[in-house]
Amino acid sequence: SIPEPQREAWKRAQAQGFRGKDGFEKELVRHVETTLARSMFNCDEKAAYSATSLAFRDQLILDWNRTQQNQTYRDSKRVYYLSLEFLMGRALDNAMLNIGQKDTAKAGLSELGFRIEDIIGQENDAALGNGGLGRLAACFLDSLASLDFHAWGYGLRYRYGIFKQEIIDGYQVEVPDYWLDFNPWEFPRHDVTVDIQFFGNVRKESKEQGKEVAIWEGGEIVQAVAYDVPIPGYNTSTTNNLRLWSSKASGGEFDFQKFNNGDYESSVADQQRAETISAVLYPNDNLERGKELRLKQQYFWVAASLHDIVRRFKKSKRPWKQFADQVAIQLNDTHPTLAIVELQRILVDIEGLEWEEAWDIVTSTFGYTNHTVLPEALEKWPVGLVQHLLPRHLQIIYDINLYFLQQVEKQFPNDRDILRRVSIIEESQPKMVRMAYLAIVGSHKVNGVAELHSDLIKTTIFKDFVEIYGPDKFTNVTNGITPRRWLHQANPRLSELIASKIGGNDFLKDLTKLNKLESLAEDKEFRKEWSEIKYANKVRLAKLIKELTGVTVNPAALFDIQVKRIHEYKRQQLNIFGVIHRYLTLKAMSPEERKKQLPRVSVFGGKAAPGYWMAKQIIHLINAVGSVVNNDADIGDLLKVIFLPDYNVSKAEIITPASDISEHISTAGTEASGTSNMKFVLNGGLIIGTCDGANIEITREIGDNNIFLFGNLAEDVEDLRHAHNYGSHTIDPDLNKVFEEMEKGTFGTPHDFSAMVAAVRHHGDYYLVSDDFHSYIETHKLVDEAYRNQDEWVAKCIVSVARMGFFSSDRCINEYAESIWNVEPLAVKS
Ligand code: 73E
Repeated sequence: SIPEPQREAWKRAQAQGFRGKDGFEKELVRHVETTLARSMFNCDEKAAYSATSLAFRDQLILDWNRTQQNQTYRDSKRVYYLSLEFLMGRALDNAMLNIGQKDTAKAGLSELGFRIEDIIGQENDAALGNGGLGRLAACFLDSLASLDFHAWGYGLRYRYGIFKQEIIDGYQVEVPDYWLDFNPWEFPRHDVTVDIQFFGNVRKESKEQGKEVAIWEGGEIVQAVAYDVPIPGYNTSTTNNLRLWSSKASGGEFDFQKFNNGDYESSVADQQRAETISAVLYPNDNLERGKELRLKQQYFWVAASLHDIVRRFKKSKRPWKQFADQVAIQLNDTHPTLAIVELQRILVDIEGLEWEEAWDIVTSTFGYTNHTVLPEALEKWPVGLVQHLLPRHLQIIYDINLYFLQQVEKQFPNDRDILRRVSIIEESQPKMVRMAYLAIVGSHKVNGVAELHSDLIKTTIFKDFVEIYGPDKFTNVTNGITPRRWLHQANPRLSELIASKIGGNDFLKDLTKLNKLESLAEDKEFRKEWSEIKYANKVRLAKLIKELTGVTVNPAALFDIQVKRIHEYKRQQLNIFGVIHRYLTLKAMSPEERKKQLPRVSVFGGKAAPGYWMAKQIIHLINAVGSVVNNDADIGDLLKVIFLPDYNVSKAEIITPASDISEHISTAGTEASGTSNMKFVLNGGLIIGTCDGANIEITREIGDNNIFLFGNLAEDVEDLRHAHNYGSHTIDPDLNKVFEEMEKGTFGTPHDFSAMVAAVRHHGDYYLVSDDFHSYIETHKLVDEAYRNQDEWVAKCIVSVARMGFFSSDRCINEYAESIWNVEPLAVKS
């Protein structure tokens, strides 16, 4: 650092950032003219976006520097959130709002000849995630910064995020998402690199006093390079860091030895291979495919992050036993579970700690969040693969397992079977490492993401572990969403209306303050303003629908929306079967009767994993139904069926505020939480849903007269499935009519949909579509009826919003901080 006598000069020259509209304009033009080397004669919207972002980035980076210096100086306990996915969406709008300068930018851009919406729309989404799990991580970063926690996120800098979805002839087509052509929001740290080892062998070496150490040698080295993304808090100068690792061949551009030996091609090939590690996000949600490259990604990211965390700890020169007082690491699902093994390896093999002392530190450091009970999503890695890629880690896993099983054996001396059941190694062909079990054994707390889900994991997949560790190790932290992005940014008019009625913006930092709205539910004038905003948001969505699908929808119709990953357990098939049923009902009516019906727009959106054939069939059926219904003159505006292509965060910001009703209709017990349910209600839409995930807690908060619940309960699912397979399985008669219509070819070649029909009729209807169909249809009738009484409907919406305070990710982060991380917020001193 700079010597004391020169620091005065530094302080005089310190960067300042802009102030006010004129200051912003000056910075924007400076960036256009110098950074981008353009002028007023060739500044298009892309350039204006770039310059605006650079102006705001400068602003952020000043706060970011101060925050990091402050956190280093205070040296208090830090939280590290390890997630393979961060579904951030766009950064500029968020930065402007969190800094509180959006109006300034709007005025400045307008004077310089641009509309702020067009400029915001230039940005590519940072789509480094699949769905709810990745978006949760992004909401958490926003809350951690907004609440002044000293926290870092660690992830991978994928060159390709989640694919872009195109719909061609009604089918999903995947297009690569190369999003990095210009990304002003990241700072490459070419000086922050870590060498990561793969493959090789382990040798034991005897040390003094008969002590043996393991030495992992040989194999190959890949370099991790850090890219930092500043995370601004709302209305605070705390700006935290998200560090994303990118892979590179070690030794820089080329392996010079090979290069000099004339082996040019193979040197380039090595580089390509190294870069492959961080090349692409795996596009599976709630599904694990067990690919070697995925395991490589996991270790690469985890090893780089831990190296960084340990290096930072060692700077403070504290004894190792204080590690867990300084460091809390949260594992976002099992994807980073190797971090447990890696920390044990660092402490024992490199730092020379005894096994028990090291293991104590490890288990006090980690917390593990489970997000799913679906068996196909639970990670297991073949022992042989782990052995080959990470030979030393496999040894450590075996040792962890040995000590764990010894403890279990002592606890349950007469129970052989429990050892088999809880072993980290599954004795199958081939043997597998059960990552969730390793995560439980290596953490001090395990949490689910909604009450029902947290109860379910204790009684099903982790039951034995509750017996072993007692119930206190297992806890619930119900998910939340950031009201900054999901209300203030996505629905500025509603946010403004609320602020004007309840005395300011404080609710954006304490969402429980929304409860002041409740008394306004009966206020006629307020209801009118509320409805006007909803209508305007529906007009905005109708415009997007027109742009993307060519279909005109009537904003006065009831907008019924289901947007989320396409998955059988989320039951988009139930929804589209319900839509077909509605269509048939309308068709059977006389024109007079039809005139009395309520117009509806059914909107679907979501991506199917490229290898998930059934999910792709569902997309095709939705589009096939849309092309028939939308062109049926008998039907007109009474029913439109829309599949919005390429659902992502920035589209969600337009879709969410425009719903009248949204669908959260998973088979009970399968959706761990869901978070879009919270977003829709917070934006003044009602929901239709099953008793699953966070729907249950939403019901408790907003009242059961403000939600449309239907369907079987989680506790009955197992018996129903059993009955399908071993008893007689009768299909709901209305659903059968739907199937018969599909088989007649009304929506195109019946063969295209035969597998979807067979799944219900002949293959046990695992997701209980038929069992829930009747109550689903009946509940939709109640929705129609309720919507006819607009006064009551709007009152329900207002009351619901007023009671949504609990679902802020701020509440959620405070719970993690108190019950799992043991950290307190510390604001940056100005
Ligand atoms: O219910 C959602 C939950 O709201 C759950 O399905 C999702 O996590 C959300 C946030 O807690 C989730 N995603 C995954 N597992 N659960 C997952 C699994 C493997 C790969 C990618 C995502």
